[in-house]
Amino acid sequence: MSANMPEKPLIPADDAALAEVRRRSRRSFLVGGTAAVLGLLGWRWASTGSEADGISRPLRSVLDANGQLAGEYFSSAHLAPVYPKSRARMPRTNGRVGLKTALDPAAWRLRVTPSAGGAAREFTLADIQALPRIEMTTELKCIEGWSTVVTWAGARFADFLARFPLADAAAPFVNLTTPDGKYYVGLDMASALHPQTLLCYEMNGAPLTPEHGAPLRLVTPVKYGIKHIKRLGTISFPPQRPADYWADRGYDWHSGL
Ligand SMILES: Nc1nc2c(c(=O)[nH]1)N[C@H]1C(S)=C(S)[C@@H](COP(=O)(O)O)O[C@H]1N2
Ligand SMILES: [Mo]
Repeated sequence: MSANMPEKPLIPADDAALAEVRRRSRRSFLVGGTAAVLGLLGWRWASTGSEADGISRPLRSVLDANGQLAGEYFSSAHLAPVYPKSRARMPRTNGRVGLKTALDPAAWRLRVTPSAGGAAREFTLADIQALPRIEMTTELKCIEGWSTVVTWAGARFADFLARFPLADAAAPFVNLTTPDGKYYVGLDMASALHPQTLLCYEMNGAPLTPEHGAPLRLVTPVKYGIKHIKRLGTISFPPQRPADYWADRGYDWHSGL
């Protein structure tokens, strides 16, 4: 399967919402929204409000509102740019939360709890590799300000859920954690089903190394690197928006690009 770009988005775009977003540029929308909300609240409240995550409450509300807009703007019609394979490089290793103990790749399993409840199902790497293999060359963008073009290979999360119907059609969220639970990522279902969201087992033509998340990591180039959880261990489908390691530390929960 050659699919740098999917032939057709898997999820039909919400035409009304997209038309609305296209009418105004995203930037002016967010900047205008921030100014308007701050204007309404008044700067006094903004600067004296109580703090949540070290960010004053009114500013926190604005960040959350922007995150909401980013979530609405986001859809499968919005694809991250793809690059020629010749541009691909190895990125630096960034972030080791949840990777600090040794892992036996042969004993590793992906444990998925169905949204309907019941026992977790376990998958081997071979189970994931049996799904259609997708290769894409996209940019890994770290929120700290660097980025690297990488050729990734793996299975679409959408293909995984199509093959193993573990999530209810209406399941709103996906929660992904390392085997030890120390790093955890939350996604809305639309982002998880995006055609460029992969359960990834290869970088630049070689199996993942331990520091880059062996044996399986998430890649979702419409989001910042913080969402690309390495050493994926468990997946569940909570009814409420799941916690997220970096959102708990003050970053936007969506972290969309
Ligand atoms: N388990 C785990 N996954 C993680 C992190 C981490 O600390 N632990 N850091 C994230 C961040 S901030 C980035 S930018 C990318 C970096 O991926 P790389 O190390 O393959 O370059 O991994 C993400 N996935
Ligand atoms: Mo990052």
